[in-house]
Amino acid sequence: MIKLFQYEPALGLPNASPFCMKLETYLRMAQLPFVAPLVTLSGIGKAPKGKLPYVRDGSTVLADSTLIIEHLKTTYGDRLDGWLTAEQRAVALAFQRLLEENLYWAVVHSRWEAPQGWAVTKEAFFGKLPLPLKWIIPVLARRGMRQQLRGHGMGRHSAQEIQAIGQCDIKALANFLGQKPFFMGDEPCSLDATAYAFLANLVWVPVESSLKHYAEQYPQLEIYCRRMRSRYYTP
Ligand SMILES: N[C@@H](CCC(=O)N[C@@H](CS)C(=O)NCC(=O)O)C(=O)O
Repeated sequence: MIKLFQYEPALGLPNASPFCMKLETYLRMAQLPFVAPLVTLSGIGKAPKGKLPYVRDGSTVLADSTLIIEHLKTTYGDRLDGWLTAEQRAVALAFQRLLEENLYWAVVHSRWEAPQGWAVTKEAFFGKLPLPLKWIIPVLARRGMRQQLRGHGMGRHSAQEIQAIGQCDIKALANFLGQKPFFMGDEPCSLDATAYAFLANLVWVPVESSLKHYAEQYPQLEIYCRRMRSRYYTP
């Protein structure tokens, strides 16, 4: 049985980490049975690359949601993407990278840097810690996220510039999705695991960022999230 190590549910979502939610969504979409033992903050130390999610599949331990999905496709068959043409695969990969490597960092900024977002993040992720950890860990975690934001480059921009960058991504996603039921057409594919996880982490969290409000101008994004939730997360 596949063991998925991810954060506990937060911010009203199955996972406040879009990468964890992406992998869980992929497993659900591909109908691969899994168990998901909860990982506490201290348990992240066991993650092979210091980040979640990671999986144990038999004797194999693997980190990184994309590398894990590649492993799952190789081991259990490519259950979602077989129908895509080479051109569609190229477009899907480009949107996946847009979500994971660019828009993600704008969302990180809205949660960890912007004052309202940080108040929500701090309470959701660290609110249950005992004192004095409740005072110390959030400060250290925020410092670490700020370093990552600067290392990526997004954190070197002003808040206004980051909003503009994120808005371009959201507009591209909304225009490409249009009125289609799924990102690549009438059928879902693995890009939808990423798109759902990242969009739900934008439009359904109580972080009132300008990115979230911008996304609300495109109702198809929220309708899409509801479609994915009812198809894959309804018992
Ligand atoms: N490329 C990785 C990214 C995973 C990632 O960034 N996970 C974040 C949560 S969204 C994390 O665990 N961060 C902990 C840290 O940076 O200390 C993947 O696809 O799994």
